[in-house]
Amino acid sequence: MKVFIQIPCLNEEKTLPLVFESMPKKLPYADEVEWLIIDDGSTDKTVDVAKKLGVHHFVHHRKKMGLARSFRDGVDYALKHGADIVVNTDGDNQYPQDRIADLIKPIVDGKADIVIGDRQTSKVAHFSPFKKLMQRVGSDVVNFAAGTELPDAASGFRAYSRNSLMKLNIVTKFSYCMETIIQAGNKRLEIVSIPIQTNKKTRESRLFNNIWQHMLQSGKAIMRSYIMYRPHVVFVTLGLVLLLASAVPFIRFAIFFLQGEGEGHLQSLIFGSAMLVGSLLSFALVVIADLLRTNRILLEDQLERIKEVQYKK
Ligand SMILES: Nc1nc2c(ncn2[C@@H]2O[C@H](COP(=O)(O)OP(=O)(O)O)[C@@H](O)[C@H]2O)c(=O)[nH]1
Ligand SMILES: [Mg+2]
Repeated sequence: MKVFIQIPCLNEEKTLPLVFESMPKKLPYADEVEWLIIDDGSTDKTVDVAKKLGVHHFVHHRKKMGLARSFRDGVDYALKHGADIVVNTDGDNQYPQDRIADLIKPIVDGKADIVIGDRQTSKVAHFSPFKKLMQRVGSDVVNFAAGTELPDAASGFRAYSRNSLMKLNIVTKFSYCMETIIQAGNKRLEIVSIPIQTNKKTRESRLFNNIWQHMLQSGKAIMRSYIMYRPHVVFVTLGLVLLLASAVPFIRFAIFFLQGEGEGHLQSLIFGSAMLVGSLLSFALVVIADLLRTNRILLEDQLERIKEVQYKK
């Protein structure tokens, strides 16, 4: 069994040595452990530092392409090089690398496809109460969209089985963490969590300047993934709401009309008609979304088969 531990890095020369202090060279149940750095156009000495620390595998981006793309390219590299499990950890030493053995165990035991390190965010000292609340709400929304019950959907400390990586296709630019869960949940992959303790904060997050930006980006990614997998829920709900909104003025008009006072209430009819058109449009979107969904499923099936051929061991 071959385990790849990948670290997406954007200028991490200062903290990489710390990360490798607890980085396992060997793992129980694994014959080979490989370290992989995805250098997303770093302008510091990240690559040199990593080489000195004993890293042999690199994916380079000449210019910054973002975390989601880096994750994807890392996975591609690892699968091409025969990975059975891919572990992801961060370059800022946020996660406890010495827990990687525990992280991969459920996959080795055949009990999970994806394992997520639960940071137990409610207990992290340097998170503000507001950030804690947002972490919980964020996880709740992801769980709702994915049909899962995971405590920490935003954690980047994860292990993925080869099988799960064949099935996942990352399409959003941000928040691949949320997207992978929603896809995996909808594809009936088994996701489990193990509690972990995070290390002391080494620096501010580079992914997001502030929590509002984080929420906006995560919200967009969740919405997109949700519409992708449950379009009928979104558009049928919208259609029904608009239908109801059109029924009220129509009924109001009908009552006035029957009382012989219809003339002064044309506005009700206009408003009702607009709502009715909106409602019909929403129902039409259900049909279109359903057709697109069929196409997507066929495409994903194709992609999975292509990956199986491409990454054949
Ligand atoms: N590839 C890539 N990695 C990034 C980027 N920004 C941050 N990272 C890496 O992603 C990981 C998490 O970043 P961090 O700033 O700690 O964000 P946090 O998850 O909000 O704490 C680290 O390993 C960073 O080096 C980026 O734009 N591209
Ligand atoms: Mg961090």
